[in-house]
Amino acid sequence: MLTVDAMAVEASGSVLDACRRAGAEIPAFCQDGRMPAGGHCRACLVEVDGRVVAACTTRARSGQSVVTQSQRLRDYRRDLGELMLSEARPAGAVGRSLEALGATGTRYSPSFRAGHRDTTHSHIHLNLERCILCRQCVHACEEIQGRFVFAAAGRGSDAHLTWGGGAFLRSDCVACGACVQACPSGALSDIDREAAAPSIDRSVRTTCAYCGVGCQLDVHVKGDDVVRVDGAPSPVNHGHLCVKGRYAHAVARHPERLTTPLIRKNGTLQPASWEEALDRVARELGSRRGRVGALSSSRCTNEENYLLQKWARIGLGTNDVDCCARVCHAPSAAGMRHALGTGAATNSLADIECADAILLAGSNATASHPIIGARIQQAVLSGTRLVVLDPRRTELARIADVHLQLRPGTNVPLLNALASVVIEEGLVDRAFVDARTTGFERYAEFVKRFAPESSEELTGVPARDVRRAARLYASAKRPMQLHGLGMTEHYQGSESVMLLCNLALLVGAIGRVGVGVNPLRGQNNVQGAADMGCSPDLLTGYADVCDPEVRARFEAEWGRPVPPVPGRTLPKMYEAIRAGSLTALFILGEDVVQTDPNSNQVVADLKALEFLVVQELFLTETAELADVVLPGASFLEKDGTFTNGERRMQRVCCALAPPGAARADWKILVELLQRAGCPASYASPADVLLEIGRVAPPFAGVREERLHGDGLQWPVPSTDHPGTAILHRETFPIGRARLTCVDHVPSPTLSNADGHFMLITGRALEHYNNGSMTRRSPNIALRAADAISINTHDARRLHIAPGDWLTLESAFGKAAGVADVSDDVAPNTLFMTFHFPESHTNRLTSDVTDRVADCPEYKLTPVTITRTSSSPTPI
Ligand SMILES: Nc1nc2c(c(=O)[nH]1)N[C@H]1C(S)=C(S)[C@@H](COP(=O)(O)OP(=O)(O)OC[C@H]3O[C@@H](n4cnc5c(=O)[nH]c(N)nc54)[C@H](O)[C@@H]3O)O[C@H]1N2
Ligand SMILES: Nc1nc2c(c(=O)[nH]1)N[C@H]1C(S)=C(S)[C@@H](COP(=O)(O)OP(=O)(O)OC[C@H]3O[C@@H](n4cnc5c(=O)[nH]c(N)nc54)[C@H](O)[C@@H]3O)O[C@H]1N2
Ligand code: SF4
Ligand SMILES: [Mo]
Repeated sequence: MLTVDAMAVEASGSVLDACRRAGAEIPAFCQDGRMPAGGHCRACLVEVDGRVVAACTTRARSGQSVVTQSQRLRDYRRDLGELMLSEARPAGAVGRSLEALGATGTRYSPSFRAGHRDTTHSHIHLNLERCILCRQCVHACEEIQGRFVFAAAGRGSDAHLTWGGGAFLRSDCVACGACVQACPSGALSDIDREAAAPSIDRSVRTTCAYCGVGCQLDVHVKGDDVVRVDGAPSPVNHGHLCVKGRYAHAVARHPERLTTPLIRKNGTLQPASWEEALDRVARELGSRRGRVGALSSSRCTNEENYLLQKWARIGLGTNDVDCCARVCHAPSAAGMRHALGTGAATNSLADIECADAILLAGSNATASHPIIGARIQQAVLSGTRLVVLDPRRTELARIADVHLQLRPGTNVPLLNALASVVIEEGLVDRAFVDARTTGFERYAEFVKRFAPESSEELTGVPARDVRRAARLYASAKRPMQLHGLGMTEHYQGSESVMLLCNLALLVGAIGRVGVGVNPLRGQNNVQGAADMGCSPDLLTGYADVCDPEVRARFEAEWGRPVPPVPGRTLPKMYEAIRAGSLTALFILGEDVVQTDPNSNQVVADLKALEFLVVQELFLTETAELADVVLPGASFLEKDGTFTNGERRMQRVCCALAPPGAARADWKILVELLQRAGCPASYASPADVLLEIGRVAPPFAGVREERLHGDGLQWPVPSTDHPGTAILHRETFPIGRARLTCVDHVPSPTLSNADGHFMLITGRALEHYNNGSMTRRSPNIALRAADAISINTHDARRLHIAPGDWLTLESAFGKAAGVADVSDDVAPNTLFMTFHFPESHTNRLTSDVTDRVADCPEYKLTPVTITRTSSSPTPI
C-alpha cells in the first residue's frame, strides 16, 4: 500500500495509476492506457516522498507518500503551462487544463512554430502551432496502428513534429485516425472534429457495421446527425478504428437514402405508402408459394436475419433462403464442419497476442480487417513469427518471415506440401493425433506425392521456402491460423479449408490458447446471418432441417410447419429462375448485380423474375430492377445485435431516427410475417433474441442485458454461462476430428486460359463491397475508382502507365479500371477491386463455384487487357 493525499491505495503500476485509484485529479496529456508512459508532457508532476516527479513514469511502491496538491506543485504546473504557452497555442483537453491551472498567458519569450499547417489530407489536418510535443500521435501510430508516419525532430526550442513525404497527403497515413483520437492539444484534428466543434448532444456505444472484426464505436450525435465516431474500449478493438468505422458514417443522413417505399408502375419506381407496398409484397409472394426465394443481409442484425428465415420458411413455405456467406466463407463453414464439427472460428482475437507463430492464408488483413491487421503487425514487431500465403505481396507479406507467393488457385498442392514436410520431418504431435483425430495413416501416405520439391513447379513456390514455413509453423508452441477469401473463393475452397484444419490437427494446434483455425469473417454480421439459419439446409443454431426432431422443436415455437427438404443455394436459385421454377425473389440488403459473379447473367436472371422485392438503404443497381423497394434503416437507426468473426454477440444501439418513412428492417419483417398469417408480436429486438435462445441451444443463455459491456461469445448454453472463447478444448462435436485427403483438381476455368492474365479480385482499405456506403463518405477522396494492379514488367511490355484506364475482357464480359503498376502482383497476374458499379468487375467473373459449398470462384478469372483512353461512362 501507499498513500495518495493521505488515502491508502494499492501499490501497483505507476504512481499515476495509484493517484487515479485514489480519485485524485491530475492533468496528464501524454497518457493513454494502451501505450507505455512517455513522461513527455510533465503535466502529471506530483510529490513522492517530498521529491517532485512525473507520476506516469514513476513506479508505485509500498510505503510511498504521494502528494498531488501543494503550492509547490501548483507553481510548477502553472510554470509548465506558461512554458507550453510560449511554444504552442494548445486547444482541446490541454487548452482547457492549462486554463484550469491558471496558465492563461506566458512570462517566457514566445517561440511559436508558426506557419506549420497542413490541410492537404482529406481526413486529417495538422496545426503544429497547437502541438505540445507530447508524442501521443507518434506512439498511437507506431504502437496501435503499426505505421511510422510521425517522428519528433530537432532539439530544444527547435523540437517539432515531422512526417515523411512532404505534404501530409503523401505520407504513409492510412487515415485510421488513431493519432487524432490520441492528440490532446487539437494539433491534429479531423474533418469530423472540426465539424463537431464545439459540442455534442449525446453519445451512443454501438458496433461497427462494416467488417466482421466488430469494433466498438462511440457514436457522437448532435441534433439529428452523427458528427463524430471514436473507438471505444473493448477486447476487440481497444479503442482503435479504421478509416471506414471512424469516417464512413455519412450514410445516415445522405440525401440519396431511400425514404419511402417504391412500387413499379408503368415501368418506373414511384413512391407508395407502406400499406400499399407491404400488401403488394405479401400478395405477390403469397400467390407464388413454392416458387419464391429469399436472400438475407449480413449487414443486418441477428434478429432481422432470424425473422427473415422464419418468414421464408413458415410464411412463404420455402427453404430457398441464403445469404452472402454463400459468396464468401461458406467453404470455411463447410470445410471446418467436416473436419472439426463446427464451422466457426475456433479461437478469439485475443489469441493473436498469445500466438508465437501466425499462418495468414489468403487474407489481406491490413485492408480487409484493419484492426486485426494492426494487431498482427504489433505481434510481429514484438517477435511473433509470420508466414503469409498469398499470390500478392500484401502489406503483411512484406513483414513476414516467409511469404509463400503461390500461383493463384494452387492452395491444395501447397497446403499438402506443408503437411508433407511436417510429417516427413517428424514434427507431428503424435499424442494429439492419436487421441483426437482419425485418418492419419492414410493422409501421411497420401501427402508424400506433394513433397515441396515435386509441387514446386505447380505452385511456383521454391521448395526451401515451403520447408522453412512448415518448420516455423510446426515447431511453434502456439501456432495460430487466420484465413481469408484467398482460401475459400476457389473451385476447391472448402477442400482447402479442410487442409488448413489438417495442418492444425497434425501439430495439435486446436483447443487451447494462441492456436486454432480462424476464418476472418467478412461482413459485420455474416457470422450471425449463418448462425441465425439463413441457409437452405440449416435452421437457427446450425440445426439440420432434414431432422424431424429438429423441425418439431422449431414448429412448436413457430406454430407452423417447416418445409422438410433442404432449399436451394443462391447459385442454384439463379439456375431455378432460368428453369422457370423460381419466379419471385425477396432480397434484404444485398446488391447482387454488383457483387455476384457473371453479372450480365445475374441481370438477365433478375429481369426474368415475375416479381422482385429489394429492401435497401440506397437505390442500388439491384434495387433499380425491383418491382417493390422497401426503405430499411441503417445500423445507426435501429437496435439489435451483430456477431463478429470470433463468435462474439455484441449490441447495436440506435443513435438516430431513420430518415423519412424508412423503417427498421426488423419492423418490416414483422409486418410481412403477420401478413403471411404467422403469429409475430415482438415489442423490440430483445424479444426476438429471447425466441432465438428458445429455439437454438448455442444461444440459450443470451439475453440483451447480458450483452452490455463486452458481449458474449457463443456457445452460451445457459444464462449463467460466461460464453466460450475457445472451442474444442476436450473433444470435437463429431468425437474425433477428421484428417482428409484432398487431391488437386485444377479449376475448369483454366481449360481455355492459355495466353491470358490471371485476374484476382478483392478489396481496398477505403471502400466496402458494393461501396454503397463508403462511396457516399469522405473516403471517396482517398480512392475514387476501382484499381487494376499490374506487374511492372507486364505494364512496360504493354505500354501501360499508372493511371491509364484499362479494359479487361473474360469469357463472360468486360470491365474497366485504373492501372496501378506494382510489383506486389506477380507477372501474368492482375488484381482488381469491385467497389464501383461503373467498373463492372463482376461482368468478368465466371459461374464456376466451389465443389462443396457453391461459393463463386472470384479469385481466378482468365482475362485479356486493352488500354482505353478514357474512363468508362458511369451508369
Ligand atoms: N476495406 C474492406 N474491408 C472489407 C471488405 C471490403 O470490401 N473492404 N469486405 C469484407 C468482406 S465481405 C470480406 S469476406 C472480407 C474479405 O477479406 P479478405 O479475405 O482479406 O479478402 P480479399 O481481399 O478479397 O482476398 C484476400 C487475399 O486472398 C489472396 N488470394 C487470391 N487468390 C489466392 C490463392 O489462390 N491462394 C491464396 N492463398 N491467396 C489468394 C488475394 O491476393 C488477397 O490478398 O473483407 C471484409 N472487409
Ligand atoms: N469480384 C468479386 N466480387 C465479390 C467478392 C470478391 O472478392 N470479388 N466478394 C464477395 C463477398 S465475400 C461478399 S460478402 C459479397 C458482398 O456483397 P453484398 O452483400 O451485395 O455487399 P454489400 O456492399 O455489403 O451490400 C449490402 C447492401 O446492403 C445495404 N445495407 C447495408 N446495411 C443495411 C441495413 O441495415 N438494412 C438494409 N436493408 N440494407 C443495408 C447496402 O446499402 C448494400 O447495398 O460480395 C462478393 N462479391
Ligand atoms: S476494422 Fe472493421 S469493424 Fe473495425 S472499424 Fe474498421 S470496418 Fe469497422
Ligand atoms: Mo464477404
